[in-house]
Amino acid sequence: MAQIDLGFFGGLTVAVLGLGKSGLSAARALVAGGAEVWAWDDNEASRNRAAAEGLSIVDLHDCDWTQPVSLILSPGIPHSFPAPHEVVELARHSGCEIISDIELLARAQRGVRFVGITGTNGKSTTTTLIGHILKQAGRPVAVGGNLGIPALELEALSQDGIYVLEMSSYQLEITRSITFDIAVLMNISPDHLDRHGGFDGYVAAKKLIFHRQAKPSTAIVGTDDDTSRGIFADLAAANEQNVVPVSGNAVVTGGVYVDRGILIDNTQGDAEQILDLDALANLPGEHNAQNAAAAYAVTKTLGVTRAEIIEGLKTFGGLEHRQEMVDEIEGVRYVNDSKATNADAAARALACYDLIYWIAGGRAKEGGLEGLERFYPRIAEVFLIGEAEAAFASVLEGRFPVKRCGTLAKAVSAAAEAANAAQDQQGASPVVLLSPACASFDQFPSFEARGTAFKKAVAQLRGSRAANDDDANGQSVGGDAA
Ligand code: UMA
Repeated sequence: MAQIDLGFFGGLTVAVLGLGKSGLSAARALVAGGAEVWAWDDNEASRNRAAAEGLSIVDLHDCDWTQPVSLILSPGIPHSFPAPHEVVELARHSGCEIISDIELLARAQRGVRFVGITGTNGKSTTTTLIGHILKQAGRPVAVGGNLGIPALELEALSQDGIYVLEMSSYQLEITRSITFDIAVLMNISPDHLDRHGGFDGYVAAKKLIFHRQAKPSTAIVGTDDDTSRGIFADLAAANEQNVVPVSGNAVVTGGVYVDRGILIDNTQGDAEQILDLDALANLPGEHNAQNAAAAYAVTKTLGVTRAEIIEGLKTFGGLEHRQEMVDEIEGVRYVNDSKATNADAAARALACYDLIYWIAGGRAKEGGLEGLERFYPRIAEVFLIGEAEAAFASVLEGRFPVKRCGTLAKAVSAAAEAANAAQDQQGASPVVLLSPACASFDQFPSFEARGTAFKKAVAQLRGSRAANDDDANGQSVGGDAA
């Protein structure tokens, strides 16, 4: 795999603050390009890891700021709100530019195409889906950004290549020179407000995805929430780039939408039916309808044929920890939605199933379970875990049976037992759903670890069911013989 070449920084001093995923990959690529890298992280263990692989650790709180030409800032480190990091202030004071790892990718890879996807929810699925459709269609593509693969770990693509980048509001604010050939805004609801000085600041950061776009560049804008609808109207009125609306639930003129599960291309005004999304296992729910509409609009704009897009949508495997279908055991489906760390995200999963054995809890977010009341008729029983157990129980008890399980393993086994009983009694189609509406940090290092623990518990369940079946068969064989 050819690496991104940052040779244009050769011989220059570059400071890197934050040695997590993005900072480390930037530091490595800069060293490979011949830069003198001053690397720093406020966490000692991170500094030691970086030093062990040969990076020069320099305390950026106490160095000669006339030397570095750039500060590569990790997206999680504040530069403005709630207060700028001290190193950012020092860099600013000396006139040193403050940029992201994605800015470095944009400067290194000229002549290729860039697709950027942002939005409060759905951006990871849409980014992955677009990448999948393009790969299936044989296009040279690299997919990363906020999604998890940092920009400078992506392959260096040649001129016909396409970078598909999930862009967070944090990354957009420190990525200056990129102009996306196709920029996608999925939706906006309040998030990360502390980092943007409030909702207006957050919206302003999201709008940077359209920065400097001019025709033939294209803006693809979700119109399912008021804020994004307003942005769509402004862009359409300004007429600077092509603007395509997408919706998961409403007819849009000149755009792509989903009506009763059918994906419809109305870009030419003829409402062409493309595909029945309800038949796809890995894109359930209205939110995924909007994701599919956006992915269709992007890939069609890139010249992918209708047949290729349909093939890509049909073969999409979904994302780990996001409504991930783990297994179906004796008619009970087990769904891992560990990524649902707040009520809004859990709502998306709760909307998709009718007989839910819901595993919730962890470290509660502000607002707790607010907004989920409309899904209560779909819930058969709740199994609570973690710190939020008592608070959630006080909200939910009396509406349906609530079990306080403490741990995820106990919750899985209790939910399985209850769902199996329902299956026996009602012939219904129960779903055991881990969609916690909470952060994981009270019991797990990350939402990924929590989802992995859920999958392990389900695998054990399958193992024990298989063992029970063997025992039962063995006994009946023995019985026959006797
Ligand atoms: N650090 C300091 N000083 C500080 C704060 C942090 O030195 O004051 C150090 C930490 O000790 C740590 C490093 O900075 O070593 C972490 O930097 P980071 O938080 O920017 O995390 P990375 O590992 O570089 O991951 C980042 C994105 N993280 C954030 O934006 C918070 C990842 O998005 C992204 O996948 C990755 O780059 C690759 O591009 C994650 C995320 O949570 C998934 N994103 C937010 C979201 O989706 O809501 C925006």
